[in-house]
Amino acid sequence: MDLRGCIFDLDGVIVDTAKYHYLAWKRLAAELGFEFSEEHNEALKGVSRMASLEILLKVGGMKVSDEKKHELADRKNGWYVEYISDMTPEEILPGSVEFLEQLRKEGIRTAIGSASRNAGTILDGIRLRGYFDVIVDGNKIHRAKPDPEVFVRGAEEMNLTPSQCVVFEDARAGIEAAIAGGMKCVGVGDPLLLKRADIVIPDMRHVTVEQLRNL
Ligand code: B16
Ligand code: MG
Repeated sequence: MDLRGCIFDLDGVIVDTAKYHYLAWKRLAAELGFEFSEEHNEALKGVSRMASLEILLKVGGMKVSDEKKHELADRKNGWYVEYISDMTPEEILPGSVEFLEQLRKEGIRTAIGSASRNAGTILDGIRLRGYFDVIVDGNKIHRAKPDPEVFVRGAEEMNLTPSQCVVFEDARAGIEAAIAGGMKCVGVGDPLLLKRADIVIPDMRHVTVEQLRNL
């Protein structure tokens, strides 16, 4: 392919914020009087905040009004923001910085394509904002993955066509979003879960520009 840009999901690709989401959702479930396990938390990866809350309420067998849902989501987010406020560059997942530097050297553009409304806070904490030409996060988009909006917008803001871009994703909904947007995609994580990706790597140490150009 004619590789001109790479679009990176944030949580699960560049950094592991799933553990902080889990702490906050678990705390909310405890307040509501039920257990929320790490296994349950798997289903929330890559899913938007409100959709995550719906899954959690189902686990607890609870039905609440829309107004209450917003209040609960806000409460969870308050704790989550507290947890991520102390993040440091040590939390960047292995291989990410080296690969981003290589892309810069080769003149390949870079974007973040994340569902999170807290992407800016995270990127500042891990001091990685400057490595991305474009940031598309949950504040800019209207439709959650597997809708391709977040990645299509990323390509547009880089002034590239979808066929010139590769997406890096750890969640199945994100892989589907990349395919729907007409982009090649690299799954980061479990090959069984991410089998629709063009290639799957265990982490960012295992990818080269050469490999992407051959997709
Ligand atoms: P927030 P990603 C996603 O980030 C997370 O994987 C998902 O667990 C979270 O619910 C979602 O962001 C929204 O996050 O509550 O901070 O807006 O994987 O798309 O980078
Ligand atoms: Mg993710």
